[in-house]
Amino acid sequence: MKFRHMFALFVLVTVSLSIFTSGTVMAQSTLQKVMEERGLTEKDVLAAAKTYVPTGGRDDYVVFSSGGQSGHLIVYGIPSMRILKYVAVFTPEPWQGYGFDDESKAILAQGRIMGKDITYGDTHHPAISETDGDYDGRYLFINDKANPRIGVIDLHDFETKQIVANPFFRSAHGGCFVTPNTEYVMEASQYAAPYSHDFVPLEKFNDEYRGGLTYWKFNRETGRIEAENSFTFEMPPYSQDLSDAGKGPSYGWGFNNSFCSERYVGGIGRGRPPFEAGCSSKDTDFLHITNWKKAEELVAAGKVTKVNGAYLITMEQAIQEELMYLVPEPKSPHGCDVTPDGKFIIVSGKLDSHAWVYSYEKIMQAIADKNFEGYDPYGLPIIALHDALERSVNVGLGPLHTQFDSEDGVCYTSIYVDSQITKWNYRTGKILDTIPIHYNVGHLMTMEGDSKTPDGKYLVALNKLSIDRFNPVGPLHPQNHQLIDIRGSQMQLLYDMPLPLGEPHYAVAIRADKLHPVINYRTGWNSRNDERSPHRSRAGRERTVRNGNRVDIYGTLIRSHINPEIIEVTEGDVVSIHLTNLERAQDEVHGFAMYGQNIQLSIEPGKTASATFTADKAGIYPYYCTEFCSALHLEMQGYLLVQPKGYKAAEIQIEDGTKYTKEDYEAQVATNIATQDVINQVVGFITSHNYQDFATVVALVEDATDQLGFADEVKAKSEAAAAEGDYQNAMLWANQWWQYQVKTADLGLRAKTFLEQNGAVKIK
Ligand code: CUK
Ligand code: CUA
Repeated sequence: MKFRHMFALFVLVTVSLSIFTSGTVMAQSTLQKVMEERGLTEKDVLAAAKTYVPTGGRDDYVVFSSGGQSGHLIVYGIPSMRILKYVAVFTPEPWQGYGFDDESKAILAQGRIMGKDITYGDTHHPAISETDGDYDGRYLFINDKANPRIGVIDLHDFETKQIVANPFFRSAHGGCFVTPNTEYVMEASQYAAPYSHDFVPLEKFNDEYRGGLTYWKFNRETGRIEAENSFTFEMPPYSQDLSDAGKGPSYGWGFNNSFCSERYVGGIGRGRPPFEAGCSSKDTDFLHITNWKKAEELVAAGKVTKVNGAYLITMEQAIQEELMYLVPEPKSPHGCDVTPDGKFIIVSGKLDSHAWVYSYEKIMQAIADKNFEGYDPYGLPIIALHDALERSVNVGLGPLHTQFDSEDGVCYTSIYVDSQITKWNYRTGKILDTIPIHYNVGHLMTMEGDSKTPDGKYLVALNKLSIDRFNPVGPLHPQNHQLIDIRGSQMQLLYDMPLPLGEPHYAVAIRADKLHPVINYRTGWNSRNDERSPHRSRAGRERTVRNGNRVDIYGTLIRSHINPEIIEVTEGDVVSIHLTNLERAQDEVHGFAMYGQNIQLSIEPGKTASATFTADKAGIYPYYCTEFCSALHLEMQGYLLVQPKGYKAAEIQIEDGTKYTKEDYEAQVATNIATQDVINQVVGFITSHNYQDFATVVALVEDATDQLGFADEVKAKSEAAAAEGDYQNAMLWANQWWQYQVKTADLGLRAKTFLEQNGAVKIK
């Protein structure tokens, strides 16, 4: 018996080996052929293999990229560079119903500026919430430069929950950057302006125009920014630019650079040299250093007063309380990146070829010694460059941003003018490698590259021009994100991804296993504010409530009908349609679109969404589901009847287009019984296996049980009608009974296939 076993094993091994060998040969010859046909080199194929994710596979990292002036956030995977989602933040987006349902309109309304709807945003810098300096995957923040606002996205469902508008600024670029425990979200202004909304002539620029830096207080429990507990540092009218928060030893401090400390006001039309000339004439600008920890204490002690309803730390107070310092920076700097160990701050000279490494320790020493080289026109103490600088490194012409590797000291700087990435060591100043970029790279990003513990591995170059990289699509080119492998000593370009939305500035990448988004909501959920919706409804509780000319319809959606299917209102009524998706199954989203009312909702499983409009014109308004949710999705439809004032219903009944007989009814019942046999077989298979060990299958079974329950209800209606000899209704209900059976069978088969493919075992 032992021998027989061994023999069998031998045969098995031999056979599988020969299959494997011939398989390899076959694959090789085919691969060779494909390479020849497509003109691919071995390097190309290697790059392809490094980025390819087979069907059904997942990416290792998830990227959140700014969507630039689209006002959206772009989500994609690494290494595949497959786009996963656009998350609407500042801009309406109909697929997600964002800006179309009442709930999300309320979020967008939080971002009104002087009472005006602003339906776009110039997004620049996304930031993932951090715990102890590492990305925790809970929340994401993104700024709008044009209208100084911040959007808060909850990563449990990838939806925008809040928009806050800055009470002081008229533009904001240096956000969002979070402190190591997401205590605060930093947002620095860009173009100086008066803090009041009053008219102040440009002639008063130096005295009444101001820059600044807001520390927005974030409440991790509620997942919302608390404007009332946030504070702003008043800053000189320099153009504050990028920011970063200190960490490790520099925890409690914030850093942000600036350009145009010349305080130059252009005016080509007034015969003055333009901004670009006056804003780059001096050799240095200023790095601003702020002590947010101490500022927080002052706020808590009631020592900071509110202006425009928000805490404002004036420059006078900042000087008195020793909260803010300046250090000169090289010409028109850009980038402001704190190293993972929190000991250095790297700033690039945009009009120069150096990256400047500042030492936190030296800065603190100068502050302790009150060793200042002077004071700026507003009295802010200036630490001499040579007292704060660790080293400057020649990295290439037009350096911008710096990101970090998992290897200690190793970093990467984007070089705009030279179109390259420079890999170097900020501890030694040694240049390690360079790679050309197509073309004019702005930001760059490594995996978790601005956290305390970067992962390295891949780098994405976010390029400003794509020129000749893709099939031409007109004068407006796609953006180009280039994926680079940084695991070896030399960087290797892997992939060019065209992004048809933008211009993206910055992006952040988080390890995919840190994200745990939900697949559905608790039934009756307002996903925009994450509370139970007062407008939710349940099966059998659908209703219409009229109050004067206000009509509220509380409806439900489930495969494959909208309840109600007929809505009657009167011309001039203000109508709110509140719809709850009763599904619990994954990916069973229903949409809701209506003729002529600018209504398009996305109602994910469990969600309640509302649409309010004035039915100002009598007429017929069909509505339907916009997601292909089932075989009878096209039948998921209804009519809004807007009746003229004083309309009297006609004394006629709806006449069915088709008449059914007893035979029709009996034939349908026979089909239903046969279908039930199929269902029983599937159920038999599922319950004889360990299906309860598979969460996906448990969810499918729950959903199928629901559907079968609905089938039983209408089966009873069908039989009751037949008993009365009403074969018309008996047949129609019998058909509905069958519809529910089909959905049950569909779910059951999906569950069965899943069990078969995932190694379920027979238990009885
Ligand atoms: S900025 Cu665009 S390349 Cu807004 Cu971060 Cu530097
Ligand atoms: Cu619901 Cu289509």
